[in-house]
Amino acid sequence: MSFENLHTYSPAQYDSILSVFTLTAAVFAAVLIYSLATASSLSPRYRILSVLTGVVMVSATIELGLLALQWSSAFSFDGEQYVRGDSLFSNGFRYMNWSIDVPVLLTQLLIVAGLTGRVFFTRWASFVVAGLAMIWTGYVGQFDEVDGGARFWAWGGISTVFYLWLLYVAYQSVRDAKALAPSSVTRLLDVVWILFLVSWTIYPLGYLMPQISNSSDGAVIRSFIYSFADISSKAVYGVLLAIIAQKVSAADGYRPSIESSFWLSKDETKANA
Ligand code: RET
Repeated sequence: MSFENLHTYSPAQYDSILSVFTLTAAVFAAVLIYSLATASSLSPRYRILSVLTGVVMVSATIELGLLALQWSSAFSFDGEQYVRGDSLFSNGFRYMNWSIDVPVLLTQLLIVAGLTGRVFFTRWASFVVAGLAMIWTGYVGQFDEVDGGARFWAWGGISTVFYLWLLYVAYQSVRDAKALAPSSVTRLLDVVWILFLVSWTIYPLGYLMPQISNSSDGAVIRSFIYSFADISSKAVYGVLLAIIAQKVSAADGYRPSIESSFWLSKDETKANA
């Protein structure tokens, strides 16, 4: 059971959680439109990136929408505070959403890195195996988050081993990307790496939250950190990868990328015109 169910919430706490769910769903819906509408500014080689961002956004919008509905049906107002009703709130949905989004986000990294053929396939296979193993072992562990005993820590530990493997493969891929990319995007690739490292590493903090603060404030903080991590690792990341892909498309001489971009520097535009 998720530890959110153990507590009662003031109207402010209850509303903050509901608002952050709906805000996050709205951000994803917005990025969905943005991504599909700007797909034609990427050369055909990179256009699949926009589609994949669309896939992530649809699944994440649905997930956050469902979490919001579940939150509002799990608690009801007793005149003073929000107390638990007949149904439970569960973070399990998140793990199911990650099962779709994590492999897709990692595939996007390989596409932007410009990898192809065998290398692409071996990296991709490592990502999918490590990503799903990380999520599903964590899923098993979170069922014990309330008692926080040996099983919680053991599954969390196993999950972390898969996470470290995944990070290593991601690091290799960013390094390869920098070697292959035009110089106009090497700094942005460093930003991708930092964004990736920070936003992904926030998720385990959400896992640990019941042990850090088993309280209604802890539940509010958990919803905030998950949303911050979600918006950074899916939405900001998706937009950033599309900017990089547009710059690379422009450097390759793809005209629609050059003509439609307001963030290409003058030099980039002139060099390619
Ligand atoms: C778990 C369990 C505890 C240990 C670790 C975890 C890592 C989770 C991560 C999730 C990333 C999710 C993303 C979702 C985007 O849609 C499973 C919480 C290390 C890194 C990026």
